[in-house]
Amino acid sequence: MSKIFPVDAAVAASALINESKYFELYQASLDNNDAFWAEQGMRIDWIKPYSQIQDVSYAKSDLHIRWYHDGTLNVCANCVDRHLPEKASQTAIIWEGDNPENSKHITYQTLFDEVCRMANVLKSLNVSKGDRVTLYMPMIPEAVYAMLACARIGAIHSVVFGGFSADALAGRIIDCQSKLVITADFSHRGGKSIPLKKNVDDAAKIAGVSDYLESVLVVKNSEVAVDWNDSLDHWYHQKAEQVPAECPVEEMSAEDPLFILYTSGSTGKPKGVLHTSGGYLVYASLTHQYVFDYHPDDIYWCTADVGWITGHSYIVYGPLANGATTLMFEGVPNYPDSSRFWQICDKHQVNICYTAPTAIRALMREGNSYVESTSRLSLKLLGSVGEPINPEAWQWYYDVVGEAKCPIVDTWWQTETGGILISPLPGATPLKPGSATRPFFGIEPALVDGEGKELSGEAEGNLIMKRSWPGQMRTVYGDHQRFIETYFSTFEGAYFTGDGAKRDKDNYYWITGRVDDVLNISGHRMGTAEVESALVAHPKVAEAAVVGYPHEIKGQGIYTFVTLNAGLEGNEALRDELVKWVRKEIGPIATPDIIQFAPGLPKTRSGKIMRRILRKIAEDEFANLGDISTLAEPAVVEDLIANRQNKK
Ligand code: 6R9
Repeated sequence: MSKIFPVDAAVAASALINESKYFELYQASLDNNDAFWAEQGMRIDWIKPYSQIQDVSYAKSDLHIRWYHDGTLNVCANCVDRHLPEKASQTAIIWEGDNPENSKHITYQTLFDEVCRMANVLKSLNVSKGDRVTLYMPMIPEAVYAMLACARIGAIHSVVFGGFSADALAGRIIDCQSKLVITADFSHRGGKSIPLKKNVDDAAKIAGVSDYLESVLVVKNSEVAVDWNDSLDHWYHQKAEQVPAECPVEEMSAEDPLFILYTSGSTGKPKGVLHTSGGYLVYASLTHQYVFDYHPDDIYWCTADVGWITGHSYIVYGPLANGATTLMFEGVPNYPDSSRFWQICDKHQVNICYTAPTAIRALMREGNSYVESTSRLSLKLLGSVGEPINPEAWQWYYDVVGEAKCPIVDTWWQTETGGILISPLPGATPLKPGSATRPFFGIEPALVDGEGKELSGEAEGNLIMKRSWPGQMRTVYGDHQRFIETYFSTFEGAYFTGDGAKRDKDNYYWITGRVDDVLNISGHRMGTAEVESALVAHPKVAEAAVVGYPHEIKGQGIYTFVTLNAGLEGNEALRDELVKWVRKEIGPIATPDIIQFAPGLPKTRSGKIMRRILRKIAEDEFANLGDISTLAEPAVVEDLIANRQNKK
């Protein structure tokens, strides 16, 4: 029996949704799905109102997803212009620098001026409606200006997280054929400088990139000089002086693309998840308001990076569509020390703080004094996202950070879903540590077994969604077939999430983790196949297999088994070389935690690597290897166990 934390009566009284309202609205949202979404669509401004609500088919032969598709709008106008009559002088963005001495408040008026300026710079660089623009940016306000500037002129942004390497960046530029990259000279994190512009320079030299890339726009974020290529590079501050201040918005169809965001799947190449304009914005704004119980004047902080979907939906689009004040933090949780998050809460009087279990666990390990040295009196609500939160970390977050006064919303969702699908609502949902609890309005989850048979009542199985919602991804950029195969082929007629889940007697969902070969390292998705293909690209590596293992801080760590080319011996120097290699091929977020040199890998007679066995070895479950009789060479398993590497 897990503990239950009832909804606090005072929270319920002031919240937008209480428990009975939740049940009533949830049922209505399913019973009259079109009517529900027709009404919700009106929370944003349309240029031409929609008359159509949804046009969806999950059938493999005719897969399409369209919402509000005869309406037109502009996403940037919704996030900026429409707030000007009432909120021009309200703060839209609070920016907190890596260095605690740097912070600034950006009003909606300033946001408007900056976005228009940036939009005109993009136009001056030959960017127009439908063009793809890659952003490789630090967490500085210009990253938000650039996203909104793209939306304003109808260009499609593809934000690539600054922790990806030049090679990974190049692959993403080529995949969506970007003509412009927006970057900064350096990014600052934890007192260190990361040479973003240098990585872009390296990416630009990689074969294929120059077929598309016409210009690189560089925001100056440091005093240190960088290499310059006159035929490609432009300083943002110089271009900005040469363009007009005003920029009209482009009228976009609801189903025109808004952005592409690359994410790992179970096969090698990252997928360009495509989100469109109208439905995405409705869903991001609706969930931001209800899940975080956002009230006017609340100060809201999501600690994610804009390079991830959480940053897109819950730093930028959801909050700004709602006219909120959103805090953006350039740095890391433990710099200058481990009280930084809570100091930021005090400094800016943060009411809502949304972060990830990996950060919570890392801070928990440093002890309570870093938290207790701050007041945190402004906090009302805490949020968690990215991976299952273990009950111990939940309890610490609740007791120590929130002092048992703040509900925790454990929000389950994915890059593909655009917004939160399963989560408590603070005024409506009794909490159970470790459970994402109940579906949001309009969302119909179900559990199915391996054969696709739906399970009822208390059960454990694969998590699917039986119907669409406006924030759902529309396709894999440039590969609609892959979209169909990945999400709609495993279980006929439903969206397959790739996650497993349990449902308890109270109909609460407990996400158990991925059921495919996708790892979750500190809340970041990484395909085992991506790391494997990076490793086998090394001239000394014959074969590699990658599995996850439980890691105290990161949730999962990366365990790699590497077979070297004949005649080569593994040693520490080669381990270091391989680690550096993977960091170069993919980026620091894919750094292997453990490399075990293995003379052979366990394979079936047909040559398939048996990851199940490797997973057990990585998890130290030697006694529990299951049936190994189908192995081509059972002896390799003994060698793997004997040479098991110590965990870090
Ligand atoms: C938003 C985001 C998606 C995967 C998802 C699941 C895991 C996210 C979770 C969670 C348990 C939660 N995940 N939130 N698992 N509880 N509250 O993280 O998107 O980067 O695409 O990752 O993350 O496994 O399938 P993304």
